[in-house]
Amino acid sequence: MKLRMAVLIGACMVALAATRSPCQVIDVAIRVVTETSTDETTKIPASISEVCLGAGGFVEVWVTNVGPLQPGITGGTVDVMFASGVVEAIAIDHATHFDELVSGVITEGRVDDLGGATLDTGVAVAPLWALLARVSFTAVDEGMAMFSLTPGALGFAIAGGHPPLEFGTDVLLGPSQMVEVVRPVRLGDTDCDLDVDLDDFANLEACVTGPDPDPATPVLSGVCLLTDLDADGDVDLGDFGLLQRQFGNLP
Ligand SMILES: [Ca+2]
Ligand SMILES: [Ca+2]
Ligand SMILES: [Ca+2]
Ligand SMILES: [Ca+2]
Repeated sequence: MKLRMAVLIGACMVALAATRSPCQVIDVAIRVVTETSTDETTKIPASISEVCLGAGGFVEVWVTNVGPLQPGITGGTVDVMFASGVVEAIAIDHATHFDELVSGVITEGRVDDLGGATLDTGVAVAPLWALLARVSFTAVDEGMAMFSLTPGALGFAIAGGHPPLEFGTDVLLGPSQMVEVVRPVRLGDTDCDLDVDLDDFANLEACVTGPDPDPATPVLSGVCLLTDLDADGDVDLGDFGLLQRQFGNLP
């Protein structure tokens, strides 16, 4: 088995050098979604193109074992890059398949070495895809948020003995996903459900700074940007008055 795999990968590399045709063992895809789905599927979700300021979502990394060698994937890591200042990563969920040797560190604008391994026989043999991990995020400012993948320090592995898998030839990282962070269309709607009601009032109450915020107070971000209805940098009675005027404003 070991020899067959070595020969197959060797042949694959030769074919690649000769023809420059793709010679994948693992396909990795990044998706941005607002609701989580099952951890294994033949059809991975499509990415959203827009998310509301103050709302959240999930960045999902999916993997599948393709090509002539299909013993299943046993583990892998990638770096997930995103636009810091527009979105903030909150937490990592290693889901059900790759929940051993888990790794992933959230830092400014990236999650380093996100991934894990499985003790089971390899998983995610095409056409199946398995979720490597997902990262929840919050949209903290308006703008374009690009989510992309770069190679993780620990690489990827498939079941059984085989030469190391190389990023770019054996392991292909899928294209970046662009998501626009937008303001809700209605002034005073702070939770992007198109109305102005008690939930929006509660958001304003949680963001109150008073008319003269302490310079040491962090600048408004996320939902609190939306509760500054008169856009003067604070959340005070002036904003409350404007919200009151919008109150009961239904879709
Ligand atoms: Ca609302
Ligand atoms: Ca509502
Ligand atoms: Ca004010
Ligand atoms: Ca204000």
